[in-house]
Amino acid sequence: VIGPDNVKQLQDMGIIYQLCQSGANEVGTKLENLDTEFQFKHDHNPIHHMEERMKDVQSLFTKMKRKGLELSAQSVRDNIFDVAGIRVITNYLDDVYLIEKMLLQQSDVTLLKRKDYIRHPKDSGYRSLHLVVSVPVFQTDGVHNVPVEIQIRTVGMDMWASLEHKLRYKTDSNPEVVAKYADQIQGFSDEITSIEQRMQEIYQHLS
Ligand code: 0O2
Repeated sequence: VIGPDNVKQLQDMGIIYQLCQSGANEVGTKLENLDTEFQFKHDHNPIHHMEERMKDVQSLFTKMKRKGLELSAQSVRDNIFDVAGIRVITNYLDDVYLIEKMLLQQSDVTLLKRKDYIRHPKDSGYRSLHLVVSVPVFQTDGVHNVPVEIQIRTVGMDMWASLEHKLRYKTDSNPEVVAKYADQIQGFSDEITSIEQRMQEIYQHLS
């Protein structure tokens, strides 16, 4: 039942989503500009492509419940930093850390959280660099510092994560088949990394 109290909550959630969308736009533009500059000066595009998503409400609530958080707009503001997410897919492994360095040296970008699942892959085999940054968003009522999550990974790591994600949500399949595939897919993560490293070496020799 929607009453005066949850109307206010819904309005506040709308404001959070709108602000986070603006934050993602700011970060997206910064990344595009860095990629263009790098191409211009060094004849190389570190970024293969980017994807942007706003966290869907179901996934937001599931995460808050998992963390034992109160389901309120204030609690989202205080605890959830991935309402806006940008995935940056790079051509090579070194480009992941290059993008990170170029972005974090900008004076209006503040690093809030960093998880390096490339140096420390997850048990599943998942590899990606996760950053949460805060950027200023200028609104009519002043400036708001908004968190944006950035996942940076190579084309190979991204291909791997898409397949593994598909398997993870295939709960209707035979559990034995799923377990077998999970095992194989975990091994592929190391193989892809090794191939990507060797391809990078060749690319560097040719450059
Ligand atoms: P979506 O798009 O968010 O609904 P934290 O935010 O740090 O408090 P969280 O959210 O558990 O805690 O962080 P984690 O595990 O560092 O990052 C979650 C996101 O990373 C996931 O988002 C995936 O996009 C990705 N991810 C993490 N582990 C794996 C993995 O083993 N396999 C794959 N394919 N992706 C992974 P959500 O929650 O799935 O979706």
